[in-house]
Amino acid sequence: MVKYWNEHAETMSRDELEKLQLSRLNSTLHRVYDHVPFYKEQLDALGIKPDDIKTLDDFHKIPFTTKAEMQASYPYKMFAVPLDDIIRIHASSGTTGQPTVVGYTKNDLETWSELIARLLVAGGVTKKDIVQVSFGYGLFTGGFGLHYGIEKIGATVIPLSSGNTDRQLQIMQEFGSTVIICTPSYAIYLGEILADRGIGFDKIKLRVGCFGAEPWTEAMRKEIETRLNISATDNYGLSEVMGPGVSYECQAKDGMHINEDNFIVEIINPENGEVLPYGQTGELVITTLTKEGIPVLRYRTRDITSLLPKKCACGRTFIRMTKPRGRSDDMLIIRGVNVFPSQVETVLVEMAETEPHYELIVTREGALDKLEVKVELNENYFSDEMRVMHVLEEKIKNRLRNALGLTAKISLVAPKTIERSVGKAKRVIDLRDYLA
Ligand code: DLL
Repeated sequence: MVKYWNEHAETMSRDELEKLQLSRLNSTLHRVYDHVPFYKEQLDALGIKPDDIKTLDDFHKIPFTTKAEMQASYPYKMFAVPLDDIIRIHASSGTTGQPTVVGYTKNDLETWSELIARLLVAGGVTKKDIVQVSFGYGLFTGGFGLHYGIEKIGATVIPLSSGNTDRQLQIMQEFGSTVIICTPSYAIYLGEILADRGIGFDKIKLRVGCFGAEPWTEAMRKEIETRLNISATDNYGLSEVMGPGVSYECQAKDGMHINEDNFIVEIINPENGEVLPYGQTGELVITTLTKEGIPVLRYRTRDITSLLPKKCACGRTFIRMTKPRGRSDDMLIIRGVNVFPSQVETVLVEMAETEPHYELIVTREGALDKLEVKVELNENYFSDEMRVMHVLEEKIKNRLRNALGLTAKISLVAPKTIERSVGKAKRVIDLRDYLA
């Protein structure tokens, strides 16, 4: 099996990598200083000129860029090239307010497919594969982003886009898809419908899945691998920085390698912006090194992760990041306790009685926050007997209390009643602001 898409880049020595990063950083600084008034003003205010940044330490003097600043530049104010040179536009979903618009030059699109090619090969995809893309094609970066990388490695792409699950399964059987690309929550759903329709593994040829665009746990990976009979890898990215292709798992499935020849990454304390040493958990900050259309300096992703500098068994020298636990803004603070939806997921996926479909509903009674966890039951454990259901409720409550350090109200719901999503799953309903 081919191990790397780009062996030279992916296994480069740290020395060579740092030199490359510095020279690319210098070009990026000149590019934004000369063409993006927002960055010029920010650097001028601190008296920094692009050539003043000579080491990666100097780099920490550059101010952060935030999502709010990107949103305020809607639609094109952060672009570093004339619109004439932009050949593709995408936008972030805008679930947290005004969408951010991103533009790609021809070179940007070439770089993007190169980075996607790396993640596909690391996940085990080869040119012989038939790859079904079930990410939405449109302003979301998932569909088109993955698409051109698949073509680049010479595999066959089926650009199915998201939705219509029965059709997804029909095409999967009739076209003989060997690879599936979508969100992990949709992969679980596909597995569920596969079983419901009685479609056995002998009817499909799937062997690999490359999943991303939302947080998912190790427990969820095992569940997907079993339900779809595949090897599943994770990949990460965000529109503001590129889209998919920022980082990717290899066969070791132990952290995602960051394409450091294209990005400089840091972890900061989200409270005070202090840069944290390797290994500590905090907010991921990314600087693009090759982007032309819309380069970003020290972009605060709000994703919570940590960096693993230890060399990986696969031979790649790019540093790894742990699976993001979610965005800092997904973290719920309930009665002073920090809760990530992924902690709930780990508990539920490990229990045979429950399905990996759940919702967290946060409300406030008086001054007290209340967490309700809606849990979907597995068909085999669904019972009309109140006593049986009550025992199960208590069991889930205890397990969650141990995992979260917090007592939640458990509401058991019938199989297949929590809404399935064809893209990113929405797991949290926070009603506290409405109740204030
Ligand atoms: O979700 C890009 C993407 C598409 C990545 C397809 C991977 C595959 P946005 O819509 O801008 O872009 O959302 C970016 O999604 O900041 C994370 O919070 C979350 N996210 C993306 N990938 C992962 C992942 C795309 N593998 C936001 N694990 C990011 C956890 C992820 N969270």
